[in-house]
Amino acid sequence: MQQKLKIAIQKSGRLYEDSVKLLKDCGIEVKNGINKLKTEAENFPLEIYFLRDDDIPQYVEDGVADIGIVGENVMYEKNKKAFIVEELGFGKCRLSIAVGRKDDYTGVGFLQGKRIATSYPILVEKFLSEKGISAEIHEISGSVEIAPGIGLADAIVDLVSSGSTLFMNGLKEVETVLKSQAVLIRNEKLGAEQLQLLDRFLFRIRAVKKAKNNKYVLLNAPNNKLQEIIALLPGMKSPTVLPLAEPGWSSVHSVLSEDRFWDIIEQLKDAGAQGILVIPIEKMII
Ligand code: PRT
Ligand code: ZN
Repeated sequence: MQQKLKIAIQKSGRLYEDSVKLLKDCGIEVKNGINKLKTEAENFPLEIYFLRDDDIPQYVEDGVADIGIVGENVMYEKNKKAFIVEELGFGKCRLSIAVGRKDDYTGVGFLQGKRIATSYPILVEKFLSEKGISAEIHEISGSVEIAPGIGLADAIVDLVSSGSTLFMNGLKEVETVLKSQAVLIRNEKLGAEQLQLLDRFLFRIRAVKKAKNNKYVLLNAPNNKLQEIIALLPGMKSPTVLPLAEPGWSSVHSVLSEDRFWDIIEQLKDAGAQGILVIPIEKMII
């Protein structure tokens, strides 16, 4: 019987939907798992376990799951024996220190001898000891942001994305302990067959990520401006140039990366490009 690759993903919560979507974008169909512990993919030798995110590093260390999707915050806090193999680009947040909005915070020295509430004692301890600060760390498992308001702590360390939770609780963000996103992790000792399946899976993930970071661009250019326009377009090898029905004009096709996109589009317009169409790419295999 063919071996299956076992992946652990969050059962419900902030990473669930993006994890299932990633599998789907990789052509792997997952049947509804909300009330299940385990399911099998339709069209890839993959067995999916639905777990609490906190438990995923342990399951991967033990080899119950070969791979898993978790936030880096959980991965580093749990400090289990597992490797990070790929950043997945979703679930982005930061683990930050926050103090009362009216506190006169001038630097980490403020935290010396203070009470800090957090669900991330290991990461906080490491951060503080690197800065030579000693503080009382109070580990609490949820609603960390209310701790200063009820007199339980002088500062907190918690995950932040928009910052509105801190704001609503009268707190301000003062230091970043860790920048985090969802990552794919793997067991340290995978067998040859498992590694081969992981390679196939990673190949798909990378194609999906590349596609997300790139756009397909089509534009019309007067032939006398072609050289200038082509010089602006990197493309995969070089841009495709096709003649238009109208004499003296060409259609130019290329791929642009998201981070340089607006810059290049402006330059293309200045160089005489017209009718610029931008199309999302579904998969990109180089
Ligand atoms: O049940 P289970 O244990 O699996 O889930 P959980 O409740 O422990 O985790 P969950 O689903 O809340 O988060 C899963 C992962 O999502 C985290 O480990 C992070 O890697 C990632 N993530 C990304 C976040 C956030 N953004 C986030 N904003 N996790 C939590 N938050 C919380 C934060 O704790 C705070 O309460 O959102 C609030 C702050 O958000 P803003 O937008 O107000 O700043
Ligand atoms: Zn959790």
